[in-house]
Amino acid sequence: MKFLFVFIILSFSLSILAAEISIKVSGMVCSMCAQGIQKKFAPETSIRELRVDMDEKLVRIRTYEGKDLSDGTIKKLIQEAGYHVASIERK
Ligand SMILES: [Cu+2]
Repeated sequence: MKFLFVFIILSFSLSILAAEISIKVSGMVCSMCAQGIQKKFAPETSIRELRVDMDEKLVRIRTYEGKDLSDGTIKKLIQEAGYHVASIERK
């Protein structure tokens, strides 16, 4: 019973946090690639901030509090933009 209570509190506090997602993308080489990816993610209303780090080949996304973007959605959008997801890291 106590465990369940702690679990509920924990899931609640996690759900109000914003997600910070770092996506390693292969195939990205120039600023046109970055623009294409930004355009592809633009309709996603859960995204507060999206930055493309071309040196690191990373797309960094910060969502709004309580919002998330699933790995499946991320992979789909990156692929539709013409690139490939190498890895996804969340914190
Ligand atoms: Cu390019």
